[in-house]
Amino acid sequence: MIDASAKRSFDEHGYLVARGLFDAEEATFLRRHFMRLREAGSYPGDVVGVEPDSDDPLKCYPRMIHMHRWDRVARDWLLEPRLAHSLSFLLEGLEPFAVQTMLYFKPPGARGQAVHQDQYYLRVEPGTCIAAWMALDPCDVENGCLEVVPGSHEWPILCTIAADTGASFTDVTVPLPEDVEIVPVVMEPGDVLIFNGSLVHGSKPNRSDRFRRALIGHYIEGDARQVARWYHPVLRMDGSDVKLEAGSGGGPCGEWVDHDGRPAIELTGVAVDPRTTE
Ligand SMILES: O=C(O)CCC(=O)C(=O)O
Repeated sequence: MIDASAKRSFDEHGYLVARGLFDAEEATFLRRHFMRLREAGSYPGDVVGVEPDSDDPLKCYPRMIHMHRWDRVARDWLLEPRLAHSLSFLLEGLEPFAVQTMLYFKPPGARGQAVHQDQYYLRVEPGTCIAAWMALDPCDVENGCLEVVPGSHEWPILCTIAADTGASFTDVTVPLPEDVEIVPVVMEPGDVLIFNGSLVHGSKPNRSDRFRRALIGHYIEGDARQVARWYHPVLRMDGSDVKLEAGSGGGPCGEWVDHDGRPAIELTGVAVDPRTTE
C-alpha cells in the first residue's frame, strides 16, 4: 500500500519499495511461467540465444525483452491494476503509459548490470520514465540485488563511459563521484521497487548459488509526447494503443565538473542514440 508518506519519500529519494504488492504465490507462478518459456527456446527481443552448455550463465538464461507483445501473462502483469493504481498515485493522478517488459533470470555466477539511468535509453519528452521492478526470488547483496543512488533522480542524464564487462553484461555505465552512496535494495518475492527514470541504479554479479529473477515493467508519464523508437507501440493501462512520436535516443548529457571543490554536473556532452534497451 503506497500512502502519502511513501509518496513523499519517493519524491525525495526517487524510489520506493511497495512491499508485498503481489503475494508469494503470484511470484511463484510468474517465476515458473518464465522459466518454462526461457527453457523452451528463443523469442523476439533475445539479444543472444539460449546456449545451455555455455560457460556464461547469462547465455544459458539470457534476459527476455518485450514479452508482453507475445505473451498474455506478461501483458496482464504489465497492465495490472495494482501497478496502474500505484503508478497513478505517484504521478499525482496521471495514468502512465506502458512501454516495456523484461525478465532478468540472473542465475548463480551471472554478471550484473553496471549503474545507469533508464531515461538515457527511453528519452521520454516531456517528463520521464518510471520502472516497476518486481522480485521473483529473495534478492540480497549476495545474489546481486538492485542497487540505487538515492536522490540521483534530480540529476540530468549523464554521459556514459565504458563499464567493466567482467562484472557487467552491459558495456556502458555512468561515472559517479567517490563519496556517492549506493544502497542495496533487499527484497522478497512479490515486492515491487518503483523508481524514477533518472535514478542511477544497477546490480553487481550474483555471487550466490541462487537465481535472482526479476520481472520489470517500464512506463512513461501519461502526458509524454515522445519516447524512443524501440519502445513503440505504447499502451494505455487499459491495453489500447496510444500514438506518440518516436524520438531517437541520444541527446544532451551531463558531465561531472569541479565547482569549488565539490562535484557538479554540467550539460556539456552529447549522447549518441544507443538503438537498444537498458
Ligand atoms: O535487474 C538488474 O540487475 C538490472 C535491471 C535494470 O537495471 C533495469 O531494469 O534497468
